[in-house]
Amino acid sequence: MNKKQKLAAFTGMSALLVGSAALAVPKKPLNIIYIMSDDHTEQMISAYDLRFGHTPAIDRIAGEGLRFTRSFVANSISGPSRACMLTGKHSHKNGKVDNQDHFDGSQQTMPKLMQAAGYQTAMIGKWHLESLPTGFDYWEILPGQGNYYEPDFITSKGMHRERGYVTDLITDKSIDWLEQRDKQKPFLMFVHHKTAHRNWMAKLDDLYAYEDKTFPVPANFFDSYANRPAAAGQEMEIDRHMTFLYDLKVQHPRGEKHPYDGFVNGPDGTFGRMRPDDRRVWDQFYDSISNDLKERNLSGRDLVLWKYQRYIKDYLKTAKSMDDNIARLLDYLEKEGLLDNTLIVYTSDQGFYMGEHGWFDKRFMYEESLRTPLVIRIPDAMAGRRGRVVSQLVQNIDHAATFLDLAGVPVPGDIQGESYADLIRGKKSAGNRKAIYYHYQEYPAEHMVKRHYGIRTERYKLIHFYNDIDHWELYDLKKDPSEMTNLAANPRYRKLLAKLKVQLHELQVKYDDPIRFRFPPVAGLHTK
Ligand code: SGN
Ligand code: CA
Repeated sequence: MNKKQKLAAFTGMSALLVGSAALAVPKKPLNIIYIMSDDHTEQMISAYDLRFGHTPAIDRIAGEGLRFTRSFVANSISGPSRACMLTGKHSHKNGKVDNQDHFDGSQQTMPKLMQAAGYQTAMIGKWHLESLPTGFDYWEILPGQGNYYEPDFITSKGMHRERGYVTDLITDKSIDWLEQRDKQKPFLMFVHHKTAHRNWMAKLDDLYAYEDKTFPVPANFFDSYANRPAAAGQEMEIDRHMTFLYDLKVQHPRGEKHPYDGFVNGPDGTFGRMRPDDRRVWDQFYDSISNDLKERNLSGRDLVLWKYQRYIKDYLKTAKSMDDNIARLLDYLEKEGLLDNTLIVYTSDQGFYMGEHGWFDKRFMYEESLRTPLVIRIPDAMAGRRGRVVSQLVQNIDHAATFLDLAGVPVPGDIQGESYADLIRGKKSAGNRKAIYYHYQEYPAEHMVKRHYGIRTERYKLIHFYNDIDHWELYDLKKDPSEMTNLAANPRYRKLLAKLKVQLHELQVKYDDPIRFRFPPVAGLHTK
């Protein structure tokens, strides 16, 4: 892009703001801050659900902009989800199909296109793509999943360990980068938090938060997985798979040793790397929980429910420090006068189970992990468009086209996502997508969620589990939002099933997925 084109791009942005909001026009080009957390799910954000967490900063972003209620991922797992966002393409097209694959950083990405259009670009925090970032003027990333305490960071100069708590450090680094940037140029900054990934380690200041609360238990917590063999075969149950030492940070009530004890407490382990004075405060807190558990002498359902309450508390504490840090970033932007021309996105790499179906983790195409929170603060100059709830279907492959669109940069034809910029602009006709496509392939692997693809429309969902199983599931999300009744074998839904299979196949052809079922649909057939 030459200088003239760049200028045209920025003028495009001003025109957008004039046309849509009919309010003040920002004199400066639009900046974008994309904040993405890890596994932070809608249920735990007070802008979405008031029963669990208190997240005033995320709620502020929603209140001063948009809250999307039907925001989905294309593949509910970290690396693939991030690659979908960066490229605007489904996993089979960007090549990052599971967490083990190396992302090919030589391919076209949205940050590269923004950079070429004159944006300064930065990426700070969890990257998780098994290759180093490309397309960024500055990057500083966590290796792999990263650590909550005393985390290592990788820069172009190599890896180093830092003292402190990961969420504070990522925010410090983000503000430092904003401070030193070229203030004459627009910027695109990715702030990618480790929070609220397993094993949910709170900042010491927040250890006692939420301790006085008892949380409601999902109605399908003790699910028997009738007519859902893939759901029955997973390994992500709070009961059977959530560990006492690593996940809940307490001694096993019957004194059983955790298989990874040495690892988690070793010098690089999640607990072992803590500074001794931090560790003392930590142990004091969790020892009291361990003692309490021992005294209660729980078993059966009572013990599972105890684990559930501990899980929710630790998760929410971790999210609290992130929300505090988002507030700190917002305060900085306000102080610097950046709120009037900066779009601020908050989302997560996927949703998460908080006891629904008895689970933690994600991966399945069921609602809790197919969804991902999405709230967007719109610049002050568009304040008249604020506080809207958007129910149109959007997906994480849409961010690339949207950011390019907002910046006035042409969207390449091979990008599969669709711009939702008109939804931000408040155009009535915007967002006419009828369905989204999903495909998950990390199997066999941790948590043992079988491979599946599917379609979700406004009302229905059709899933096909394949590979070492051949099983269809159909849900009416209006009548059965918790997806407990699989209607695929119900004769009354035969017509709907056939129609959805046609739609699903059309999406597989449209997105050019090489793994698809044979059409016209014959039960049991797929190409791989
Ligand atoms: C780790 C976790 C898993 C989790 C994956 C993927 N295990 O392996 O529970 O599903 O990450 O998460 S742990 O024992 O290492 O904590 S993702 O969000 O990065 O995709
Ligand atoms: Ca994740």
